[in-house]
Amino acid sequence: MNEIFETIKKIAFDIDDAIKNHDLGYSDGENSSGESQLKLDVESDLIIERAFREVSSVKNIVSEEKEGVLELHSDGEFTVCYDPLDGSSLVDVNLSVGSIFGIYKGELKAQNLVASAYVVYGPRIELVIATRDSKPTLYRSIGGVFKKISEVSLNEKGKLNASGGTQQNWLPYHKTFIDSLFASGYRLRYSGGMVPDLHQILLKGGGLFSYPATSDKPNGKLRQLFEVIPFALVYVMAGGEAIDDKGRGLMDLVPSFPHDTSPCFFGSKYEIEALKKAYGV
Ligand code: AFP
Repeated sequence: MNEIFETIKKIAFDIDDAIKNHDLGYSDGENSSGESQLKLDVESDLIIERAFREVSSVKNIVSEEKEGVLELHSDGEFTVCYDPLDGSSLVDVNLSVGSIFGIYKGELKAQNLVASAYVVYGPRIELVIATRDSKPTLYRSIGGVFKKISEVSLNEKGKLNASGGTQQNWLPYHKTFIDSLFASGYRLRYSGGMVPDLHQILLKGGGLFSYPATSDKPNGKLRQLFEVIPFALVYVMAGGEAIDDKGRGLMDLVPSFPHDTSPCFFGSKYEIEALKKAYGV
């Protein structure tokens, strides 16, 4: 597994270089969710594929930018599911974006996630790695090398509130709940990039990130294998919780297809309890 983490560190520097120096325009293609791909989406995907071709423990890769499962080493042990450049539509306005990795052993379901990692490309590059046996660890790139900074933990209750989707399409009880958080003093923090938004809540001690079911997207927007499950491990191991709109733990998700989505809520324990009451679950 260590070899996979070291490869993710190399990938992070290569993608950061591409973001800073390469073409920001659109490619001619679409990803399997029908979204236009930036040249950077395609390039980041290729950087990751090439890197894992060199790692014999990686049996398969599954990318948000690819249709299905791609076998790399038939004798490998792990499948790495990744979103190469999440929030890439924010690159042209120079906001932070990220890469997300879920490392699975066996069938692709949350219970088989053995570790996850995400990279934030911001003023500095940061990396958080989560496994099932310790608090997630934060690394920061200093002088071209990732230095371990600290373990990360969520407080019991936070102050930040990030709720995705178009408000016009929120269900009435979701809107009532989000309004109640603001009425009790929570501050809005939402950039539209899942990685920096969840990273901010994690490092500032807590709060709530939601991407709910909406009238136009009843299963939410965020993809289970590449986005939801990897972050669920980070939040749960940091002492928080991660649930869907029925109150079920996201660490129990079993995707039927690689690109399945799920409504998702990540937060400190207090906010998740409040959400469950508001949703009646
Ligand atoms: P893009 O990759 O299309 O920029 O989408 C980013 C994202 O998947 C995720 O990073 C955000 O949390 C979410 O979409 C924002 O979606 P809304 O704009 O609907 O809130």
